[in-house]
Amino acid sequence: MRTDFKDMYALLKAVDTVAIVGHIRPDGDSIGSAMAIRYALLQKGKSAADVFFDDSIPENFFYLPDFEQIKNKHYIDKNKWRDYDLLIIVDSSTEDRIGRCTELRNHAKKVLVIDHHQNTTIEGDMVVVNPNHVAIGAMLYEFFIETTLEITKDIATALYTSMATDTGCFVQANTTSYAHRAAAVLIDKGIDIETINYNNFRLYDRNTIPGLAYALRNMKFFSNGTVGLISLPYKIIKKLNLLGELNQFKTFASEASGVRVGIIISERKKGTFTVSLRSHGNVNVAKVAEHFGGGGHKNASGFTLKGKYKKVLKDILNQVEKSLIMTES
Ligand SMILES: [Mn+2]
Repeated sequence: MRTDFKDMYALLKAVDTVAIVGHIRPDGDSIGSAMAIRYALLQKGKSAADVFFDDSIPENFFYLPDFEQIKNKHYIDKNKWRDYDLLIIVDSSTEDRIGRCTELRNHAKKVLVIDHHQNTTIEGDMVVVNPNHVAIGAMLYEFFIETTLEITKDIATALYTSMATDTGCFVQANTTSYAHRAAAVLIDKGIDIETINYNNFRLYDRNTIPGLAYALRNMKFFSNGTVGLISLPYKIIKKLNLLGELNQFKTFASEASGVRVGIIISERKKGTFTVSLRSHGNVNVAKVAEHFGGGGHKNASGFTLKGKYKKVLKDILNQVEKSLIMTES
């Protein structure tokens, strides 16, 4: 663990044009933390603080100021990379997580990595990692406080988004007292807490309701009811047009009584399965994801597998059962 906030501050002070990049299938942490950095840099008078994601951006983050300025995959399809003094990579433990944005390395003089994953291998001229923080937003909050940078309402909105989404609105086992204290300070900056939490945790796009109904109706249980499974086959995803909305389904598999690990498998392309795992308490699903070449956190992780569904499911259940046995011993 290294948290060289002084060096990071000096680096940020010395540059003028910055590109900020988060991971594919962007979540509230990578979007919120990238935008918080953007707001802070522009507030300090930097001439560019461009935020990139090689993906679409979920619409529920519309309330973030400059939301429409985020450069998504459609922008990347059409435009050439420009040069920057600094590339900042947030919330991405491996290089493949940033998709085509890896190309920005060839257009930046220096690279700063800010991450909170347990096994970060992504490289940079400066790597600031602290797995004790619930979210990049919590790390940045500490950075702002330590360096006495002003936390504006916009920055507070972005940092709160980041922490709330990486803790399931301060519900999951990773939630810390530090995150609660930081959230309290951010709320006092006048952020619109209802808009943030309603859009991230309560609101469903009406078009996803049939998909949700399918997911719940077809939910399955294994290992004496300790493992919950939601599977969305390719034909259902296509028929119900669910691709952009799958993030919202992630928690349901782990929210039935008795379930300690929830699995959601979505077949985004025929024969390619995106797997998300959610666990309660001490069950470590990061280890399961790592076994399959993915990553994440103790209670929330993900990976991708190719093959026949039956075999894929069997392999996943095997590893998940191992993680449950490991927790007991
Ligand atoms: Mn995160």
